[in-house]
Amino acid sequence: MELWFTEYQNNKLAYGYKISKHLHSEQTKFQRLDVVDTEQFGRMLILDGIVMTTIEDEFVYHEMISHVPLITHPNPKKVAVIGGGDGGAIREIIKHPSIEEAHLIEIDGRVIENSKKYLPEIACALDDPKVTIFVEDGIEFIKKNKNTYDVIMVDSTDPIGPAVGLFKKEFYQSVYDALKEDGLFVAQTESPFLNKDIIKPTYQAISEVFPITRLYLATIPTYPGFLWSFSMGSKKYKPEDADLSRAEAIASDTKYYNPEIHRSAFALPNFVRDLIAQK
Ligand code: PUT
Repeated sequence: MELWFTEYQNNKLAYGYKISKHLHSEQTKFQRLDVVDTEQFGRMLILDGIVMTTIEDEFVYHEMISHVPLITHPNPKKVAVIGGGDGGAIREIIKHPSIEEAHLIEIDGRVIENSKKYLPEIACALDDPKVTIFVEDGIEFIKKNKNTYDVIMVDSTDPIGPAVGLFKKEFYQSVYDALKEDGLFVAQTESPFLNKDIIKPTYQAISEVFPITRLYLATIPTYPGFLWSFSMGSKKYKPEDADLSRAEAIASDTKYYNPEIHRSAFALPNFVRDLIAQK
């Protein structure tokens, strides 16, 4: 008998993945967590029925949420990842020689533990000596830290349940306060095709807090609509002014990101331009 996992996007659209093995299932304090082996995309982490990451395409998301801000900032030393318990962003961050400290703030310790067990290719840097893990609510954590980080990445789940607060202006103000005077942040901000209702107010809220705001895109086949957005808020640095010789250096160790991708990711289709231009 064939086993399929169906991810429901809304009440009109679902994506199906043929599964060779269902490896793990548990109800954590926060969410249902599943690990499966899919035939098309390899091992997959699922939270509350939503695809979080897969072995075959995770590199796109993790490289783009990390290298774009870390190259935009000329000398990032201390960074924080809010969410991101699978460890993929951390793995990319520690590729940067300037990094001295990377903090991972994940609300659900079971995501970290299961990622280490089932997704070691992604979680492989979580025990690096530069990395400190805080199993805490990112919203509360970031409020306690002022003028601390060069770069913050918000690697959240979709804005459902506890993650809703990570898409609010109040949280972006806390992120602004937690950044140093020339700091910047990036958040994953969902699908331009399927989540217009999320991207528009989110981008607007970021632009009300940060003087420099940009949106960029990447193609992620296991995320809804396949085209995925990231939003950047920056106090001083602009991605278009980045020293791309540093991007070239990192690109010897990436599968998606390179200097041309850094530039072209900010080239937006008209419907996305219109989406973030509207008040
Ligand atoms: N970490 C990003 C998850 C998005 C799932 N749709």
